[in-house]
Amino acid sequence: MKHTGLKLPENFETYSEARQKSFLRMKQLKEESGAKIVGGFCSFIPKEIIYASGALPVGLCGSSEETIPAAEANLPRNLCPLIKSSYGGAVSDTCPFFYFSDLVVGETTCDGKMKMFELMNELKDTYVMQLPHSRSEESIAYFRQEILKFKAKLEDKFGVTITDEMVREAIRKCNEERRALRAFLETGMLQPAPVSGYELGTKVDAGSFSLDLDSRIESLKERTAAIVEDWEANYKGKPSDRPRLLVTGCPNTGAREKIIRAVEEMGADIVVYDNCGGIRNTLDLVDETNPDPYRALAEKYMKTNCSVMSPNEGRIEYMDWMIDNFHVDGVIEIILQSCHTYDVEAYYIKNFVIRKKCLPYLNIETDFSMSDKGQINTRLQAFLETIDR
Ligand code: BJ8
Repeated sequence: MKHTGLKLPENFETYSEARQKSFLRMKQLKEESGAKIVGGFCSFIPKEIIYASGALPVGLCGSSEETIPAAEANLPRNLCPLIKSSYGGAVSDTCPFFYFSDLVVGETTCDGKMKMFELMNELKDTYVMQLPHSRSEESIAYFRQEILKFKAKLEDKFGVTITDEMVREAIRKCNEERRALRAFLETGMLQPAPVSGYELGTKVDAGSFSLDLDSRIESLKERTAAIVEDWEANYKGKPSDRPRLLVTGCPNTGAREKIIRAVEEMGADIVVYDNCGGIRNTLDLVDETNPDPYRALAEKYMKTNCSVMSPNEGRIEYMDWMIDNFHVDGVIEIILQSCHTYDVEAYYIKNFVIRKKCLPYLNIETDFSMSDKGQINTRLQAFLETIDR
């Protein structure tokens, strides 16, 4: 059997189906047991502290074009669509996760998000973690203090005491999730690709609002085993002329249909993502042996290879590893309009991919609308033609 691209399992759960299911579960948990919910938007937020407080972390909406007009009533139009969509979902009351959140936790990553959280705080209690933008020893020590302040906020908000042991237990559990996620995403290393990148990305993104960590870990393990079994039976040893792509840049949930699905339907396989919905955040675990769990968390989270860090050499190092280990033939970088940090950093990424790795590179600047779909299709098609496989 030849691998034909967008190959999805029969019981594939779309992003909106997973979102809907999670929302109903959240409503049930709220009504039946008064569950506490903490909504957030970013990989820099140490979810271990939220779990340790007894609350449940959930990723808030931020990928729909529909909520952007509501946001533009209060925010400038020339802001990243992710920021506008996030605020739009909150202000128009169309993000059920925001509605059910007892607390929102933001972070000072990029300027637009940082200032948007001030407006969001008018709608709901929004706590902002101050993020240093370098990885120096002083920055790690500073972020450790920020984690302790966030812990104090949660204790105060929910009237609980968070012990070190509770934090250690949450670290163990979240590391287990990282291992399961990594194994799932490493199925992309197999040749030919056993699964569509559309599925890989959807499952990871949908996990951000999955409430039950144990069942999420279980579901990842089950799907990983099924993918490997299917590959052994049907694809192993078979040739494939489908280019293997790495997708990097801004979070791409809002452009998944337009770019991810489109390029796979044109005959490529996305085998790995270098973004917050990809493998990079699973590669480093939180050090469970560190006697200071807050220091261990600070060390781990400050390694997040986001372009808001300066310098951000770790991103290139990790991409180097991904390109080699996932046998990548070409790189697509997705930049959301007005995202200055990723846009500027694209200079280094492009040079690295073209000059050091000698691979084709395509940079697509886009938003969440479908207005540029035709133009993007033409560019994707032309890009695939440059890949020699
Ligand atoms: S850790 S990638 S989730 S900040 S795309 S809002 S940077 S202007 S989303 Fe991100 Fe955390 Fe980094 Fe990940 Fe600003 Fe850029 Fe918009 Fe962005």
